[in-house]
Amino acid sequence: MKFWFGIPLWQRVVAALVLGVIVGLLWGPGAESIKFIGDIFIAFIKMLVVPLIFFSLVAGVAAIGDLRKLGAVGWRALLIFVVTGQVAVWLGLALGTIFEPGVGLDTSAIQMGAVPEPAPTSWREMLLGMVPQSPVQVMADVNVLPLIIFSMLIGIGILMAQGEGEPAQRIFDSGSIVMQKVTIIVMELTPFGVFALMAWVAGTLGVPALLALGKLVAMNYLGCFLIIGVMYVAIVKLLAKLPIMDFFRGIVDAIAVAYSTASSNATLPVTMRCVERNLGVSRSVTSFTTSLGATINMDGTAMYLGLATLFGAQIFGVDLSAGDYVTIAVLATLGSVGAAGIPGAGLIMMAAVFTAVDVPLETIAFVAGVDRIMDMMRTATNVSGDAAVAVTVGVMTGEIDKAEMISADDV
Ligand code: DAS
Repeated sequence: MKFWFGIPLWQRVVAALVLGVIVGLLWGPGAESIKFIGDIFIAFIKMLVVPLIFFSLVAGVAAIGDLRKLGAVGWRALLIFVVTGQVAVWLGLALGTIFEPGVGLDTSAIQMGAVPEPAPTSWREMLLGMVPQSPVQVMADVNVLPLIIFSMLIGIGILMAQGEGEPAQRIFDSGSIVMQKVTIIVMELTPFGVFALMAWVAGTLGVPALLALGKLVAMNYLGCFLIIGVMYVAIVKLLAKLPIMDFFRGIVDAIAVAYSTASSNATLPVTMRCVERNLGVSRSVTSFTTSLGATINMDGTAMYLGLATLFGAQIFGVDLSAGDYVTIAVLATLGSVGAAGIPGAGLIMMAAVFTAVDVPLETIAFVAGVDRIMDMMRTATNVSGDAAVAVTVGVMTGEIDKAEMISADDV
């Protein structure tokens, strides 16, 4: 046991992925017989969706603090969070539409039952459906859009209650931490689930499926590189007016920790240290923007949720309308806000987004095997975004000491 847990989880997952592919290619369709192990893993993932969204989103919104005191720092940070999140989602949708990673794969061998044709709904019905008229029913049905709206309303209610809302806020803060620990327990099952699911995918669909997954991973990385290399570079250069190399030199430790842990929350102390000590941002702006960002600013995840939803629709032949694209964009943004900064958050949120646009949940089983490899890059992107917003807000509000900023020349 000590040996097993002594190996970093991501290395166990990669080993399980490779072994699963080899076993699947050798075993063939018979590998279907161990798929149930992966289904158990996916069932635990689905178990997390409702409580994780509910507690982490209420706690995240309540953490914004007194809306009136939010002031220049808070409103600027929230505005940049929203804008970058939308750009990220539509980048993911564009990559999925242009490169079509899931098109052309024959999944009839694994299609579970007929794909439900999404009932045509008018925008009026969609709006009405967003209202959480029965919160318990919404949770029971894992109806994510009204659940997210209900959670945000509870968070805003706590903000408005101020002092009287504190006991409730403590419950949700604690509940959010507990749910993150439960998620870490579930994530320990990842190597077993990945092994079984990759053996099933490789055994039933063979090399074409592996190529499709490889394309999805490549699109995930391309999307993240574009977010970092174009969007964040533009923000730091044009809004913060800082030297790009100094910025990246300053946060390289946070990027490295984010990539290896696949957890924004675990990286937060390093992110804060990099932003405050290496980039010279004041402690108050650093702590507010990076801790809030670790909870609600996850551009890499938002991009991925858009991309993965199109991937699922493509491999299972689900036609998506323009209205579905808008639904995905809204849900992927809210899903990235609702996702906690922990390993596998994107995988968990996929269940949420797919349910809303009738993309078969089998897609989760299909991509779970390679999710960790993608999650590492998504997390490095999320953390880079938190630092970019922190340094920009710091410059805009005069809460940065550029003399403190290390230069790329500093060895
Ligand atoms: N692992 C998440 C994070 O910590 C990102 C994700 O799952 O997409 O930011």
